[in-house]
Amino acid sequence: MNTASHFMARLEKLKKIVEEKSLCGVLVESGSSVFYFTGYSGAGHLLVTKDKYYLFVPVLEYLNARDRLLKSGLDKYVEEVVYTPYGLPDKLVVEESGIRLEKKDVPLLVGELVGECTQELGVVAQTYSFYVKLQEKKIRIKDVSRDVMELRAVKEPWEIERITMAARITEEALTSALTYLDAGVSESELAGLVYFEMLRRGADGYAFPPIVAFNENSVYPHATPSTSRVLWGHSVVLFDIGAKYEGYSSDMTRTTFFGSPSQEFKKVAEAVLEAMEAALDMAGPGVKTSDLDSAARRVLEKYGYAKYFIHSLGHGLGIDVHEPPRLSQSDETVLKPGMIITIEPGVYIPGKFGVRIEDTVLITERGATRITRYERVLW
Ligand SMILES: [Mn+2]
Repeated sequence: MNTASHFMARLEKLKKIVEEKSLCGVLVESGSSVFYFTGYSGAGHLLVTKDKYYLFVPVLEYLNARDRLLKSGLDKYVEEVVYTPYGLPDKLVVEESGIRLEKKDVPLLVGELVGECTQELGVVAQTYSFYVKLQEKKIRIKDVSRDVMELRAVKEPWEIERITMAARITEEALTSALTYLDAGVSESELAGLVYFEMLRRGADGYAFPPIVAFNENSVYPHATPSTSRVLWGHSVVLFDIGAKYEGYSSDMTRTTFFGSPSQEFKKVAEAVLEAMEAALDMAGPGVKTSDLDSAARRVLEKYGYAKYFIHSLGHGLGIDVHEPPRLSQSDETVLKPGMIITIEPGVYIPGKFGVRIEDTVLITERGATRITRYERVLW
C-alpha cells in the first residue's frame, strides 16, 4: 500500500491533463490536492511540467517533505526545491542536505520554469492572492481544479480502507462519549472527550471540530459547543463528529435524547430517519445526486417538515471532509462506483430543537453501502 506506483499513477493522470488541454504544466497550491498526488501535507506547491515533477516547500518543511517523498517512493521522480523568500542567512543546514535551495518565492520560480512556454499554466489554487501573484509574473493561467477534483472523487481501495478506519474510530469515540451523558456534563466536555477518544484510538486528529449540541443549540447545523450549556432534565443531544485517519476523513451525525424523549422529538427523528432511508435506498451508480436530495425532501414534505430542512442532503468526502459533489437540487453529478458521499437529512425547528442523522456512504457496483454503521435509533 502507498507505494510509488499509487502516486505515480495519479501524477501520470495530472500529466495527461497537461497534454489534453495543451498546457505548459499544472501547478497545485498547498493542501489536500498536494497530499493526494504526493503524500506530503505541509505547505508547498506541486508543479508538473511536460517532462518533470517539482515540489516547492518553504525551508521549515525541508525535512518533512524529503521524508514524505521517501515514504511515498517519489524521491526519485519528484524534485524537492526548498525556497526561502524571507531573507534567512546563507548558511542553513538545508544546503548540507543536497536539496536545491532557492531564495525566491514560488511565483518567481514557476515563472522561470515555464516562462518560455506560450501556452496556459493549469492551476489548482486555494487562494485568490496566489492567482494574482502568478498573473503579476505574466503567467497565463487556467483553473483546472474541477479536473483534479473529478480524479479525487472516485476513491481507490486503499483510500476506502482509510476512510473506513476513520469511521470505526469515530464510532468508538461516540460509544465512549455516550457513557458520559449525565446531568451536569457540558457540550464542550463531551466534544473534548470525543476528540480525546479519537486521538487515543489512532486518529491523526479530527476531520472537523466535534459538534455537540443540546436542545435549542441543535437548531444550528454548525453549532458551536459551549461550556455553559449543561445537560439537565430531558434534552436533545446531537453529535456531529468525524475522525481523520492517515489523511482521510469520516463524518457521522447522531441525535439522541437524554431522559425520556418527547412525542414531538420522536416524530421528527423518525421522519428524518425515513428520509435518510429513502435516499440510501435510491443511492447507486448512475443516479443523479439531485435525485437523492429530492427523495429525502419528499419524505419530509409528507410530514410537513420539508421547510425545516435548510441544507443540501450531503457532500463528497475524502481527504477533505467536504469535497465535490454536493448532493443538492442544483448538482448534476451522476454517481459512480467508488465515490464516497454523506447522506444527512436534518430538521431544524427554530426555538425548539434540531435532528440530523448522517452516514458516510460508499457507492458500489450495485448500490450503496454505509461506511459508518453506528446504530441510528438512539432515542
Ligand atoms: Mn457532513
